[in-house]
Amino acid sequence: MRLVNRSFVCFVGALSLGLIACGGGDDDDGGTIDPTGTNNTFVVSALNLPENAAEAMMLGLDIDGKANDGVDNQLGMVLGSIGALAPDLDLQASVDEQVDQGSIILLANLLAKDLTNASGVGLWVYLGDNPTPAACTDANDMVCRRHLAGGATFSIASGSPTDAKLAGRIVNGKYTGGPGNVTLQIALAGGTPIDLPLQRARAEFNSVTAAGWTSGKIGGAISQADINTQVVPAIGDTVRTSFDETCDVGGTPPNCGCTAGETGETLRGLFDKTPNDCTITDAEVQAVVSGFLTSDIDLDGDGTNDALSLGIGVSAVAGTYTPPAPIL
Ligand SMILES: [Ca+2]
Ligand SMILES: [Ca+2]
Ligand SMILES: [Ca+2]
Repeated sequence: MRLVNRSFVCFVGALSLGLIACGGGDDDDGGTIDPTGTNNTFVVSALNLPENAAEAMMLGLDIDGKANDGVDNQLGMVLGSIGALAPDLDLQASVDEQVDQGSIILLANLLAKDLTNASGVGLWVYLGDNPTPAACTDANDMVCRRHLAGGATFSIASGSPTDAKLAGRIVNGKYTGGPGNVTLQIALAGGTPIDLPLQRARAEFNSVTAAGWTSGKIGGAISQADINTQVVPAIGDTVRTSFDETCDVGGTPPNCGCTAGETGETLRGLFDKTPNDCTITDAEVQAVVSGFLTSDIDLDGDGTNDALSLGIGVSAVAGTYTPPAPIL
């Protein structure tokens, strides 16, 4: 049991060490967008991971629309269990730090005729760059967030998707959008960000004004194929880098030259099994993490679940940038 818990923590820790979201993909039946609206530009000021089962429910959305099934947030439930299993692994603090310091900058644009009541509202999400003012005063700034005060300007990061949108509506200040496709981008510790497409994505933002919103959520389904081809190799890279720091890769089993009590020794015990050869393969990583990632969504409707649902909290403040011409 201890082994299970530790590998579970390892997986989620790796996954969540930098969660950023960005756009990418098409919409489907989320309605049409009225191009006569005006741009209302925002920057995400907080991303909230579920920290327990109740929050996973609160931050989840009904992704599959199945009768009597309600909110879907399978991966959120996994994230929400971390607090109980590993109180010293504060995933939320890690995400907060990246938002505060501007290493995660997410821009949102609501194309709408009105922010109180409107149909045909389009939501685009971009990756941001070049905050003015800069996020932190200097290296001694422990608060930062200077770019999240409501008056900052940004540019759209090169490589940011520009075609991700959710069509929706605003009723009494509440934006509801989707389904559509939005890509979450996750940056593993020290690794390149990987794209994680959310299918059937939905978003809800409460009490939207030109100044932003303080309560909202976004969610969707991550296909098992994307988990296998995007997430597992990235976790593998992170694990291998860490393993290499205190063990001899390709060394002599069973110890592999691992320094006692260091992370590498733990990773060896978790992952280097088949074969036990002092190297950790993607297949060995897959064997461990797949036990925690049980699909709960049937994207292709063949009766077998093939994707994991995820919902997280998102709030935003006003931020100035020039959105690209909307791709409707
Ligand atoms: Ca559901
Ligand atoms: Ca091995
Ligand atoms: Ca299926």
